[in-house]
Formats: sequence, C-alpha cells, structure tokens
Amino acid sequence: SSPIQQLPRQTSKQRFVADLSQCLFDFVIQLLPTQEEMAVKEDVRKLLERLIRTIEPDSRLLSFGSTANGFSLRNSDMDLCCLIDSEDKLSAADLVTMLGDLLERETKFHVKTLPHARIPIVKLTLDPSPGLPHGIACDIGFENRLALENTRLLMSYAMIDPTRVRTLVLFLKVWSKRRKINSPYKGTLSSYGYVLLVIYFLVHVKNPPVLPNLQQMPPLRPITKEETHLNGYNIWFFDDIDLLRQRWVSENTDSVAELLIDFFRYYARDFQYNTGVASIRGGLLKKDTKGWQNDFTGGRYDPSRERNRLCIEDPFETDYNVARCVTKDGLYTIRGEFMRAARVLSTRPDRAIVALAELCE
Ligand code: 3AT
Ligand code: MG
Repeated sequence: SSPIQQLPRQTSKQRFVADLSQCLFDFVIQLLPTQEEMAVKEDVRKLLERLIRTIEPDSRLLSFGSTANGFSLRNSDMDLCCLIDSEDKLSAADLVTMLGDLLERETKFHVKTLPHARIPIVKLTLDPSPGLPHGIACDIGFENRLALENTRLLMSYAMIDPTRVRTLVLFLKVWSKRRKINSPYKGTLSSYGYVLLVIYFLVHVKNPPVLPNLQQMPPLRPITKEETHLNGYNIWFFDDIDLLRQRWVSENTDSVAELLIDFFRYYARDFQYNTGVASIRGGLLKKDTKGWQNDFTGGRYDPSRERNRLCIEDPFETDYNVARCVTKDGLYTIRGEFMRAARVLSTRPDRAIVALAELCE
C-alpha cells in the first residue's frame, strides 16, 4: 500500500480541533493593538505624569491592567496608577479633585472624578480623531499598589506559556465583550474576572495542569514577612519566570482549541456555582468557609448576600470577591453563554471558522 494510506487518518474531531486552534491564533492576532497605538498610549502616560508632577512632584504614573500584562486588545482602555513617594502628601480625594481641575483646564480630555470611591479615580476620555479613530479611555487610580502586583502576577502566568495562555485569554475577552457579558456595572463580570477564571482552570482544573501555582511554589531563598506583605495581604509569588521556564515543563499538551472546548464545558456544566469559590491561590474553595454564602439566612433576605452569586477570590486580597458585582440575572446570562458556547463547539460545524463566527456573533 502507498505511504499515504499507512498514515493514521485524522478523525473529523481531530481535524476540527486543529483548524479551530489555527483560527483562534489568526483571529486573536488581528485584534492586537498596533505599535502605533501602543506608542500613542505611552505618550499619553508621559504627558499625564508630567501634569500630575506639577501638583505632586514626587509622583509616578504606572500602567497596570491589560496595557501592562500582555492581555490588551485593540482600543483597550488604559489603566494608570499614581504612586506618591513623599511622606506628607495630599489625600487621594484632594489629589483627584485637583488633578481633575487641572486636566480640564490644560487638556482636551473629558474628565470625570470619583474622589470618594473605594479606590479614588479620575476618568478621562478623548474623542476620536483621524490619528486615533477610537479615541482613548483612561482611568487614573491612586496608590493602588495591589493592582500593580496582580498585573505582574497575570503577566507572569502569560509568560510561562504565551501561546496558549494569551490566545485563550484574549479570545475570552473578545467573546465576553461581543456577547455583552463583560460589564460589572450591568451585573456581569469584568475582564479581570474572566482572566482569573481562565488561570484557575489552567492551574487547578486541567489535569495535568497547564500552569503551575506561582503563589504556592517554594521561594528560592528565605523571605521575611516585610518583603511579602502589602497592606496586610501576602503578595508573594514565584516571579523568576526565566528560571521557571528552564525548570518547569507542563505535561499537558492540549491544543488551544481543546482547552477552549474544555473551558466552556467546565463552566457550563461542572463548576459548582452555588457552593464553590474559584481561587487561583487555593483551588476550589467553599463559600461557607469564606463566609460568602448567598442563601437566605433565618428566612430573612439579606441583600448584601446578593454580592456572592458568583465567587472568584482575588489572588492577593483574599477577602475580596472579584465577581461581587455579578447579579442573579447576570450570572444566569453568563452561564447561558457558557452553555451556548459549549454547544456550538460540540456540534462541530464543517469549518472551524464558522464555529468561531457563530460563537462571537
Ligand atoms: P480590558 O482590556 O480593559 O477589558 P483589563 O485586563 O485591563 O481588560 P480590567 O480593565 O477589568 O481588565 O481591569 C484592569 C485591572 O484593574 C486589573 C486589576 O488589576 C484591576 N481590577 C479590575 N477589576 C478588579 C476587581 N473587581 N477587583 C480587583 N481589581 C480589579
Ligand atoms: Mg483595562
């Protein structure tokens, strides 16, 4: 028989999965920000830093969120954090108000200030122009050091396995936006929440795991409590990614498409929404043990418990539920979308590109 006949024939499932992986790469690549967009954003950061320094000379303005962790899409918003190194500094609320006034006077940004939020912020937007067809949206927060650290943690996870992690995360961000389930203000989940769901899945659900648990790996040298704690939270994680890439190789060889199919199936069918807490630090935890129940206690409805429909533990602020904004309706919609996606992928239309288009329509 000819050599071709001796090759094992790909089943239609294998063919679909291979095509889907390729389609996912191609799809995600065209959504990445251009060099030009990144350069404009960096210029904006520098300009804003210069202006803030006229009020607080010892301040620094740092990027966090997707612009800094490798998960940014074209036209993602900019998340900036202002750190002030001096001893006697203005209160964050005063600084927000003063900076808001200054930016209103000196720049073309539309300015909105929230001086009394949990993290006081200034929100800026710039109208679209020929050079910037989508304008710019930017939030400046103050002293939000934990956000800088969680950005670094997510970036480290992305660097361990850039192809699989980044493709999955970016695809889920686009998918959740297109399916309109990415608005904490409307009761669904933030991008940050979806990223944590992906990492939780890759560290704790997949067996063998795709990623190690960076927060539970032994440190290379003894470390003191002062080095590892910030505002009372343990922020330590193994961050020598070059070394890790030499020493740690995942035994999991699933393709991106296989991981995506499993991801949707897991959150459509297996995750215990009523009792479970997804924690990238600790694995699957119980709402009970965290005091995050959402039931009716003693027959009385406590609206504050509405905060815990979906529970995702922040990697550092472990008493903070990242999904606290998700309402009953929001969760119903999100779970419905996970089920729909799982169904679309399990019916395996003829061509992967058709499945992808249907997923995101
Ligand atoms: P986009 O590209 O903007 O959609 P992103 O990765 O920048 O996605 P977010 O804008 O949702 O993600 O969040 C930016 C950062 O803000 C990520 C995290 O450091 C912090 N953050 C966001 N939401 C929360 C939250 N609910 N709890 C704690 N930190 C949060
Ligand atoms: Mg962002």
